[in-house]
Amino acid sequence: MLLVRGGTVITADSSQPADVLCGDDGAILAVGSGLERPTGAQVLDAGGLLVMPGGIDPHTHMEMPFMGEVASDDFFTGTAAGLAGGTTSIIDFVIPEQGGSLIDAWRAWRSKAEKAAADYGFHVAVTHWDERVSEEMGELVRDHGVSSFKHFMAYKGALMVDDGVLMRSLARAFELGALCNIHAENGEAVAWLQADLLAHGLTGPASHAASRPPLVEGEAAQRVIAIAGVHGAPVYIVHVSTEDATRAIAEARARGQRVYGEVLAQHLVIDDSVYKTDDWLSSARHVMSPPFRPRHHLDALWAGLASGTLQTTATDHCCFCEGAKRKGENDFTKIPNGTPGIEDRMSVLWDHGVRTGRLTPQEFVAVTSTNTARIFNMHPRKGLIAVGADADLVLWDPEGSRTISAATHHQNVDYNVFEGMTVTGLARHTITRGVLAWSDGDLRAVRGAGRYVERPCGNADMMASTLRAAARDPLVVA
Ligand code: DUC
Ligand code: ZN
Ligand code: ZN
Ligand code: ZN
Repeated sequence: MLLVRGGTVITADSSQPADVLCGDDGAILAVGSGLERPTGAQVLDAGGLLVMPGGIDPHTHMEMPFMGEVASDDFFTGTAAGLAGGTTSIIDFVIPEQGGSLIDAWRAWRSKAEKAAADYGFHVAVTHWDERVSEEMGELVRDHGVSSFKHFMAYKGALMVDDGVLMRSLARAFELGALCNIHAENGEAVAWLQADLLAHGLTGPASHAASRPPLVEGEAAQRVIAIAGVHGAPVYIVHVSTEDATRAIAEARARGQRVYGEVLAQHLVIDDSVYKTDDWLSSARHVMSPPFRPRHHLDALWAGLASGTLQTTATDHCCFCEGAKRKGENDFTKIPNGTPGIEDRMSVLWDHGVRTGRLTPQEFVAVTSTNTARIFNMHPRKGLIAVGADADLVLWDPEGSRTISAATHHQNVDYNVFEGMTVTGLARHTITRGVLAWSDGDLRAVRGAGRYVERPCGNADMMASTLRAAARDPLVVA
């Protein structure tokens, strides 16, 4: 047993001085002031620290095969790095083979993830449509604890789905009580712009951003919101990076649509100046989709997060080292897309969010943990400090500072997009299911200690019939 004593417990709803007793079964046994130390329990002094639910990163790609490479952080190194930064759970993406079985892919990802040091769940990507996909979605929801599916509106010729697949998949997910995640970029427009830029000899990484302008994201966001609206289905848009998409979500929500938005720590603090350099490698290291944006979009993203238009923060953690990035030396479309972030998300959000007054500490908990747990059916087991919840805690030092660098980070990748940034607010200790996994700079992550988190849907039938009735007859919800 582990008794966390003398801290201030902060959840999305409350803030109070309290001790937290973590049981040997990995659940929280008691929360309250002046808790007795049970015989044999280890005591961790949380004086001066904030005790918060461990972070949940709802968007990672550990050891993902992508663009001819495999992401360099695997489920062990990536989740271990997350623990060093206060993140105790991830939801990663299962990507089936082209035309392949969703269940086979889910099994393959389960097996890769057995080495994880922290808990994990899966979204499963739908990249084509046929009867088997429809049946397997049902099996994943019923038998395998998968309650969210992913769709790429970009990556033409690879992962991209058209509006027909979106219509069918959103309808099927809705019927099952599951939630669809959408990568919203118009893949046809991107493919055309890429070809045009290459034809003009513009082969460098700056063309990556030029081929994916904000309009391309805004259009796709609006289109999928319309498709979801036809069904009355909820929809979750991943890595919102523009004012355009943020506005589309805000307007849909104002109309009463259940549209959720996620923003990446990277997009909140880094702008498109990273592509305006003669340093090819530095620029290529920032190639991710969506790309980094002009400054005013960052302000819109912060406003979206503060106002509740965007509910979650993630990283799209997807690491490629120099050798992989160099595959695109003569053609920006061959630079594997992705940036690291899992280790630094919480500190970046605290420093740029809480310390600037954009977020309260409770809102910080909501956007780094609780909202994700609620939206993705992990609550109240995750995202909450209460008796019976998993003892996933971060003991946060709001005044501790560190300078982010690839030289000291734990991510298995040779650069850091936040290199040189000094952040105040850091994970002093991280506890995963009652076990201290990070303590004062000592990473004690255990290979294989992470568990698969089943995320069952709630009452799917009741939800679907209520929402569908509302979509068909607006008067029903008046
Ligand atoms: N974007 C990235 O940058 N990497 C992984 C997949 C994605 O959509
Ligand atoms: Zn099965
Ligand atoms: Zn994406
Ligand atoms: Zn992604």
